[in-house]
Amino acid sequence: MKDKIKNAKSLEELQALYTETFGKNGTMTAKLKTMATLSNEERAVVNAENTELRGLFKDKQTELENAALNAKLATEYVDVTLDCEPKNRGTLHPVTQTLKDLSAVLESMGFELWTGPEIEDDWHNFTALNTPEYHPARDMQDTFFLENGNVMRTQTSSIQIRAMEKVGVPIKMFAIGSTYRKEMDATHLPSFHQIEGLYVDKDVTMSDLIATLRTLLSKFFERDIEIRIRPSYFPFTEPSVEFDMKWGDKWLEMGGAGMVHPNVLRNCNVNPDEYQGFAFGFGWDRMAMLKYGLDDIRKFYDGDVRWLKNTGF
Ligand code: FA5
Repeated sequence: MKDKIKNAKSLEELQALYTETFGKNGTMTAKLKTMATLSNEERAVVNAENTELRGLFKDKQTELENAALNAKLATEYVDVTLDCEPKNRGTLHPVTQTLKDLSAVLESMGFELWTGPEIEDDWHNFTALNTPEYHPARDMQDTFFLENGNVMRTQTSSIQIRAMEKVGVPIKMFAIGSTYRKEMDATHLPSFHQIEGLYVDKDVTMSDLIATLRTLLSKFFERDIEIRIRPSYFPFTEPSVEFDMKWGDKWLEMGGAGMVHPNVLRNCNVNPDEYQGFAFGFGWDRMAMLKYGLDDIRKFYDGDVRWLKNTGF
């Protein structure tokens, strides 16, 4: 029997041998039944044989099971290095990605993210920003007016006011959000996004503004960016500038900025003799266009997946 067990070729054959040995009418079962009539020496012999046979069955079973598993693994082998049809997992939209990148840069520079409503009242969108009714600067932005006198926010500068009203100064905040104007061409949309920054404290200067803009753009584009400022006009900053950045051999207009106008600080209950600061605002759709080499701002919002794939997203 011992040789038969050792030479068994399959689990079925082993099972048949087991039944032959330990089954109801098995040879070993019969021997065990006679134990009561045997002497101590004879019993020891039967016990030893019993233990040995059980051990042999167990070892052989393990051996045959492993062999079966190995055979299965060999035939059902999966080659994980084989090429396969790539799954389209989707990505973030370039504008969303730009927003995340810009937020990360500004947060790393100590600016805190604020939000505000897209339907804005006259006070926050215009009046508190030193642009009272009949002020000619209101014509600078083609506004969507609502019947109740509110407006679709034309600029994220409204969030500066909300932030200063809420927490006062010193303050170092930024905001990113949708803004709306009645405009539409290859570089202007009726609904676009602006990014706004505000830093008010006791000793903030124009140099801080320039350094901040240069650092922000350089970090975002991951290279040294040269910037220049030109005199401009915004009712809520004095002096006001427009800032351009150098891209290749061209100067590109990026946005507006300046030192916060004393009237704006007063409107937010801040004493302009004690505090001063800078503010800046620009469209970040345009930054996404530059970073990803796109030419028509309208394509961002067409929802054309083929175009998005071509952008490398
Ligand atoms: C403003 O909106 C000011 N609030 C910016 C500012 C903030 C100045 C703080 C000073 C201090 P302006 O109207 O120039 O400024 O718009 C700023 C930027 O928004 C523009 O340079 C441009 O990048 C973007 N922009 C304006 N209109 C559109 C539009 N229709 N579509 C896409 N981007 C636009």
